[in-house]
Amino acid sequence: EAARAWWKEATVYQVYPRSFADGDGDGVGDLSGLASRADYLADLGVDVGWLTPVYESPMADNGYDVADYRAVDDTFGSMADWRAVRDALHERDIRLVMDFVPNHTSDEHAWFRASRAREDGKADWYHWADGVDADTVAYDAPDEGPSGEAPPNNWRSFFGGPAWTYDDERGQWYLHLFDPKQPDLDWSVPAVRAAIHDELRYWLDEGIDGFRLDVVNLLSKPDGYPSGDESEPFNGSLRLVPDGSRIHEYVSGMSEAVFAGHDLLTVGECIGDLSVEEAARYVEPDGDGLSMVFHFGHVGIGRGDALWEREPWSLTDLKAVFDRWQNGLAGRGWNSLYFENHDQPRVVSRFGDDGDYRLESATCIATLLHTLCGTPYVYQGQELGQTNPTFESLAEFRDVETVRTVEEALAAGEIESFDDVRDGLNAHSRDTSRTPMQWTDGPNAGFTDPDAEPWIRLHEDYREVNVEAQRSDPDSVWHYYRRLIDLRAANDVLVYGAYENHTPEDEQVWAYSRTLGDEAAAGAESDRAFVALNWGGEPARVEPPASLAGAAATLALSNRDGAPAPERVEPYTARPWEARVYLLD
Ligand code: TEU
Repeated sequence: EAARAWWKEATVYQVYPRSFADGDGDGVGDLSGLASRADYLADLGVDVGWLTPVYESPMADNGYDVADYRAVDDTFGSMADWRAVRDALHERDIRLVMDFVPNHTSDEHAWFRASRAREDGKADWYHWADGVDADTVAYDAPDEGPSGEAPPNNWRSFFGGPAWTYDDERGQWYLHLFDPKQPDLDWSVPAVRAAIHDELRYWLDEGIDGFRLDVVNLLSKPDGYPSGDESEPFNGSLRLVPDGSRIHEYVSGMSEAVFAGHDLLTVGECIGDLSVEEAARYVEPDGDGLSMVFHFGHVGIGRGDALWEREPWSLTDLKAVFDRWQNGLAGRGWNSLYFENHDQPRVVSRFGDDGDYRLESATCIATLLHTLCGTPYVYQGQELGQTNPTFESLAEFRDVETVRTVEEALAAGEIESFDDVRDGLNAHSRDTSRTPMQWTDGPNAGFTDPDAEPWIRLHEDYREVNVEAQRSDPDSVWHYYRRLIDLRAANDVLVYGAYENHTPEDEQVWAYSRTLGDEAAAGAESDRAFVALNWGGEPARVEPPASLAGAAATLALSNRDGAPAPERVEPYTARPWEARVYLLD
């Protein structure tokens, strides 16, 4: 059984400050807005707030392009405003986790300016390389380099275009796996590692409780920058870079230099096709020292290579991914549990039913999130059961990935018009979850001043779906999240119990149990839980496993009112999207 830790027992709430609450009325959410909502987080019952980047930034990627790791951007307020958020959360026993971006900086960071000028000992801090003779390679030379010269390899950026940009001042190409305004740092340089360690320490000294480490598995680049196969996504950059040969040296080095001796939550975002085996190296007790990672296994289901591509999926696909991670890390490392974040669509639209069964499917999926083994992450608005909005034109999108990818596909003739990809973008664009938080049914949903223009349009449903309405309705998604968070906090079995899936092959019912080991069970109220989810709009029969059938139990929570309160686990016919959590005596 896993050793106890506060971050295993916690529920994390992710705040995307730009879209959470606007304190100064300029249409962009900020830190004073967030501070004024601290009670909201406390009332929901979450233990940790994770803040996406609020550092000084030209905002090419909404703050994931950092120009100064030690300064708060004017958009969000001042360092004093940030400290007020920290204190407001801490006063309410909510810990604070900062998003940190170790893989790249902004091209406007002083480090990059010095590097391009070969000054200040920073000439090699980024991935600079000479171009190659365009006639000798199979890939195209972009317009901007010297004529006849192609970039060092064929990698494509994850946001569209080549992963290399020619810099006139330096006379070389620099690598950027994301936007050209996000040059990748060269982690093989010891001074780069030491500099990042210092920036991390700065925030620890400010009294924070952990870090979410952006694309941490990209830090180690393959020697010689080998080109990839053109049939692969991004010409192979997304396969060749993640989990590189020196990655564990870099991450464990960071842990030893910075995290050791602090009791932190550290979660590393690991993109690409991360295996459980590889993940274990980051998180197992003798590993790199991260608390957990975010992998992309489940959120990749039903998606194709192109951003807008939708593929059929089934519940057994989803179960297979979760089973692999639940079983694979059991007794070895800790899981993160998430469906939504600022890069992912709303889960009700993605894996639930955003039509007739919005409320029921939102709460059913919430039940899964809080009763698997791992730390649940709730993204702002998820607790309202928010659905994807409908963007009517490309002009309504703000996300650099969406806009650039579509413009590139239009220019290349891969698509004829926005209409070709409209539905797919409304399903998958990162902007689907970035619309303003819906506080009230009033002007601008209470997100900003009535006469301000929000930086991104509102979801069209805010008059029906908003915090005020749901807080006054005990049957709302919001109250169900609150109950789930409390239930998990009160029951060790839901945190530490071993997971066993009883219906791996069933296309509609997901029934599983959680069981505490003898030692942990001794002090616990309940040492076993049984959870049954009906993942669909049709009734379905739930047959508890023989080992549990007839056992004395309490129906601790259900998302369908009027569910009987059985005192034993018995077979039953579940209503559409019905979720039940039984605690066994
Ligand atoms: O995301 C990494 C990442 O790969 C996603 O942005 C990915 O492009 C997307 O999910 C696929 O649709 C992290 C941050 O979460 C993201 O917001 C940043 O843009 C990115 O890193 C670069 O810092």
